[in-house]
Amino acid sequence: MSPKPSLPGRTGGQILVDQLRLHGVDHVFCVPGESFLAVLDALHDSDIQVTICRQEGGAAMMAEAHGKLTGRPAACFVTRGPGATNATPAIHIAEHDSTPLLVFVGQIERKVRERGALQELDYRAVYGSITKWTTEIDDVTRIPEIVSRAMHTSMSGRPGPVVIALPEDMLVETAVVEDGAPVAAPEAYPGAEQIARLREMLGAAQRPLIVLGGSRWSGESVQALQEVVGSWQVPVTVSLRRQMLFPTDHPAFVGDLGFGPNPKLVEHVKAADLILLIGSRMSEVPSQGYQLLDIPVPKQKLVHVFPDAGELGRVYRPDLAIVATPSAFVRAIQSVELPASEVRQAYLAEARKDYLAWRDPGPVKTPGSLQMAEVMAYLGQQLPPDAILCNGAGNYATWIHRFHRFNRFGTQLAPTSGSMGYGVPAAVGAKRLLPDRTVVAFAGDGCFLMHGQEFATAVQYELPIIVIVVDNGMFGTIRMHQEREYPGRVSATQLKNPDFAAYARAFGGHGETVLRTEEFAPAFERARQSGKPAILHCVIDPEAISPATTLSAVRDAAIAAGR
Ligand SMILES: Cc1ncc(C[n+]2csc(CCOP(=O)(O)OP(=O)(O)O)c2C)c(N)n1
Ligand SMILES: [Mg+2]
Repeated sequence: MSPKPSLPGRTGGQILVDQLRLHGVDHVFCVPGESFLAVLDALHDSDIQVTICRQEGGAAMMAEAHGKLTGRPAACFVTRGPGATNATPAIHIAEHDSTPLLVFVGQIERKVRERGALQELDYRAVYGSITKWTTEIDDVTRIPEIVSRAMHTSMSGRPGPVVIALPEDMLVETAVVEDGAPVAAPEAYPGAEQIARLREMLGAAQRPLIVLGGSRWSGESVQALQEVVGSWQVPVTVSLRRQMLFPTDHPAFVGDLGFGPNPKLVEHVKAADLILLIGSRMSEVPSQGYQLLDIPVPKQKLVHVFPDAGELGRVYRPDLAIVATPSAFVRAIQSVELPASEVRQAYLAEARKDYLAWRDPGPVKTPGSLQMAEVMAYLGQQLPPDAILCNGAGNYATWIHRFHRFNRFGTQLAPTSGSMGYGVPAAVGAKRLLPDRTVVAFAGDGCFLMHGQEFATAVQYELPIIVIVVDNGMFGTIRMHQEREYPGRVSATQLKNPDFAAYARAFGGHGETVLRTEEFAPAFERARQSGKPAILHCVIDPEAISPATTLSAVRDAAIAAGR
C-alpha cells in the first residue's frame, strides 16, 4: 500500500511523523500494529527515538513518565481495539496526574466503520471521560492542524492525555500540506492585585500552611519556592506522591499528605487558619477522604492557585482564586515579604519537629530477617541526589514515601491514581530519556507482575535500571484492609510467586535474592556493577505490613473492636 511514486506529497504517516518531529516529540513508545504501518514506515527514516515495548500498558506508562519528567508529551502508538484498551491505565494515570500524553491509535478503514469490523472501537465514546480530547483524523490534510491542537491541549491549563485515532486508509493517502509550527504551553500569570491580596491575607494569618501538588512545576520553580518560603517561615506540605516538589531537608518542610500520613501533620493542617494550595487539587488522598477542608466552604481561609479555572471552586470555594501555573505563581511571589511573626514561627517549629520525629523515629523493627527501614537508609546514603525513584501501588511504597529523602524536582515517578504496575515501565521510560541518571523501581510481588514484562524492554535497550521487588507473598494492601474489615477471613489475596531473580537472569539481566538485611548492600552493589538491568528479589516477612504495624496487630485490633 506504499504511495505510488507518481503521487505528489507525503503520506499521512509521513506528515504525522514530521509534525511530531517539529513539535519536539522525540520519543515514541509503541507496540506495533498492522493498523499503522505507514507511521512505522515513516519512523524508519526519522531520528525520533522509538522504544518497542511488550504491552501497550507499559508503553503508555513509559510515555506518561516522560511527560512527568519533561512537562511535554511523548507519543505512544498502539493498535486499534485491544491495543488501545491495554493502554487505558496510563491514560487514566495521565488524567489523574495532570500529565501531558499523546496516544495515537491505529483505526479501521473509514469505509467499514460501524460494521463491527475487526478490532473496531468507538474511541470518542470509550475515552471521552478520561482524556482532555479524543478525536479521529478523517482527512489527511488536517493532520498538521489536529496534531498542533493535540499538543496545545495536552500541555495547556491542567495537562492531560489526548487520544487520536488514525484510520489505516487515511495514513496511506498522500497530500500536499503545510506543516504546523512548534507550540509552547501557554502560561497563566497571577495579577498584581491578586499578589497584593495574597500578601495581605498571609500577613493577617496566624498559622498559614502551604500545600503543593499537581504538575506544571519545573526544577527552577521548585528551587525558587524554597527561597521564598525560607524567608516567610510558613510550613510546606506536599500532596500524595508529589514529594519531589519540596526538599525534605528544607526547614519549612513538614511532611507529605499521602496514605497514612503523620497524624500530627493532619492536626497541624486542621489547625491552620489559611491554606495556600499551589497546583494541588487537594483531592481524596491528600485531603484524607475530604476531611481536612470543609466542602464547599473550608473553615480555613483558602487561596487556591491552579493553572485551569475549571478546577477553582469545583470542590472548595476559595477566598482568593488565582488562575496561574505553579511556575508563574512562584515567580510572582518572589518579591512578597512577610513581617516576622512569633506565632507563625512557633507553628512552623512545632510542625517541623513533629515531621522529623516521624521521619527519623529511631530504629524501626519489623518482623523478619529483612528490614526495609535499613534498606531505605542504605539507599538514602548510596543513591545520588538526582536518582529517580519509581513505584506503583502497594504497601511496599510506604517505605519510600515515609523514609526516602526526596530533595530534587524530577526524582519521583509514582501514580497518584494508585495504579499498580507503574514502577517498572516508568523506570524504563525515565532511563531511556535520561541514561546518565540512576533509576530505581520499587514493586511489590503483585505490582511487579502487572508490567514486569517491560524488564525485557530494559534488556533490549541495555537500560541498567535496578528493580527492587518487595515480596511478601500477597496482595498485601488488600490483605491489610481485609484483616481490618473481615479479620481472619483471608480471601483472594494470597500469591504463589516465581523466583524473580531467576526471571531477571532469564531475560538477560542481573538477578539476586535477598533474604536478610545484611545481604542487601552487597547485592545492590553487584547489581550496580553488573551494568545490566537488575532485579533484587527482596523476600520480607508477610507480618511486616507497614513501618507502623503488623498483620496480626491489624487483625487483633479488628477482633477486639468486634468486627
Ligand atoms: C491496577 C490495580 N489493580 C488493583 C489495585 C488494588 N490494589 C491496591 S494495592 C494492591 C496490592 C498490591 O500488592 P503488592 O504489589 O504485592 O504490594 P503489597 O501491598 O503486598 O506491598 C491491590 C491489588 C490497584 N491499585 N491497581
Ligand atoms: Mg505483596
